[in-house]
This record gives sequence, structure tokens and C-alpha cells, in this order.
Amino acid sequence: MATRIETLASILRAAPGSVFIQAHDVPDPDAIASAFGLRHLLSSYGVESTIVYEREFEKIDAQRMVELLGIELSLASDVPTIGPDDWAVIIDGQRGNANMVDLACREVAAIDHHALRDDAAYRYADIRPEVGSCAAMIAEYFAEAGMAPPGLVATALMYGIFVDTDNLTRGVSDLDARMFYELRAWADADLIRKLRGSQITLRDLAMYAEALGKVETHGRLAFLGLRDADDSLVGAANDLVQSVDEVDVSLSYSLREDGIKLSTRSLVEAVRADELAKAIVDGIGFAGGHAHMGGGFIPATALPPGEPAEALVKRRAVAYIEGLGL
Ligand SMILES: [Mn+2]
Repeated sequence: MATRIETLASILRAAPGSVFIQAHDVPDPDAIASAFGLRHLLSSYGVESTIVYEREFEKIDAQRMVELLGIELSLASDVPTIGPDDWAVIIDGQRGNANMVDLACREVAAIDHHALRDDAAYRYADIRPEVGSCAAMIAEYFAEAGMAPPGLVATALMYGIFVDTDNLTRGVSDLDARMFYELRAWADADLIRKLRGSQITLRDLAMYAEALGKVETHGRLAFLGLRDADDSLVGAANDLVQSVDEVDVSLSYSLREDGIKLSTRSLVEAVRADELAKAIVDGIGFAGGHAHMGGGFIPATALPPGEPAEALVKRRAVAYIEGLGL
């Protein structure tokens, strides 16, 4: 039986134009690592590809990862040749997601670990919502093909697993754990340690310091309000709130000119983080995620007049939690 990478490569060989690997907008370490690994795999099977993404990464570890591991990737807007003859593999996301810009090429394949969208069809789809990281799926492609990943690829994949599973504590599947273990043989532990040492910048730290003093709680639900924080910082700050002993479910949000960005986390089975995010944005925004982590956005233009945005998201979060009988 053909391995996954053989199947994908044989489909892509028929591309009339170039092959692109598209990571989601504002790519995170898992998306970057997965694209990096897939590019190497495809190249070994005679398919050359270019990694593209939309909207620059925000967190410093993603930027350091690209620099330290020598990962080549381009902003889609810097690749003006993308056209209908080109084919793309979407990685760590799916066509139609709010964080996946629609490029001019044809999206023929998707490799992802988020919930399956039923509105897209591909020639090749490997979508496994039960896996904690896309990087573990790509690591498995190497294992299945009997290939040892190059050291830098293994390092990237290991870091991707690390970040998406919050240090192997969130949504970890057997595959994540097994691949993490296998990658240890080739990954560079010093580089992983360096990346761990570049989580936030001094500017981020100042923003955290200000916001953390103002965390509010409602029972075991906590709120953290930020101003003009970018998407990844909202999530990272929320992880910190989630680590507080008295907090089971946390909502962090950032008020921005274009709207309000949300991040949700849950430690308890009774509350799904993605459902909480969807309940907050219901009818006025979009949201998604997993059982333990979610996110969403309400555009400023959709915010109903008469109620401050902060009050609205808190009120809706409390109503949702209370509606669950908690
Ligand atoms: Mn991911």
C-alpha cells in the first residue's frame, strides 16, 4: 500500500503549475514546523514546493524558529505569480476557515488536526481532529516512509508538538506522545531550549504585567482584558491565567480598533472552550478551536450599540456557563 506521502506526491506531480504549501494566516510554530517538514518530504519524492502564508507571525518564538532553523517561507502577497494553474496543500487548517486566506490557486489537499469542515472537497485530505498537533501527523509521514527527518526538521516538529499540546499536557493523543519520543533521536535539544527562552518580548511583558493585575473572576471563570494585543499574545496571556489554581475556565480578550479578539481555555469537561467562544460571538462574529482551547473575533462593525464590548463578552460568557448549570 502506498504511504501517505507517496499518495500526496503522486497527486501533486500532476500540477500544471507550481506547488504551494499554505499555512494558516499568522502562522504559529505548529503550522510552520508542519509546512517545513512537508516541504522536505515532498522534495524527497520529487515535488518542489514553496511555503506561503498570509499576515506576518506575531509571537517572537515563531520568528526565532524561522531564523534559527533556517525555514524558508514567503508572504503570499510577495509571490505575485500564484494563479489558477498552481496547486496548494493547506496545512494546520482547512479551506473556508476564517484564518485561511483564499489564494488564487487551487487547494487540492489539506492536512489538519482541527474539526472537519464539510464544505470543502480535496483530492487528498488527512484531517484528524483527535491529534493534538499537525506536527505529529507530519512526523508520522516520515516514520511511515521509513525516513529520518533532518535535525532541523525534527527540531521544528518537536517544538510544534510542544507548543500545540502546551508541553504535552493539552489534547495529547498517543500519536503526539509517540512522535515526540521518536523525534528526540534527531532533534537538537539546545535549539529547543533557545526557543523556550524566546516566548515573549519586553513589550509583551509590560502588557502582561498591566493586565494580570486586573484579572477578574466569576466563580471559577476568569477574565483578562488586554488592549491592542495581537492574536498570539491574547492566547499566551490566557495560558497564564489558566495556570492559576482557582481558575478552570478563562477568557482573555483584546480590544482593538477593528474589533474584539477572544481566546478561551477550559480545564473541565463540562465546558468546551470552542463552544464557549462560539456562544460569545453568536450572531455577530466567528469562532472555533478545540475542547481545551478556542478563539474568536467580533468585528467592530458588528458590535451592537449601547453596550460596551467588554461588558458584552463577559455577560455572554457568564450566561453560557450558567446555562450549563455550573
Ligand atoms: Mn496546530
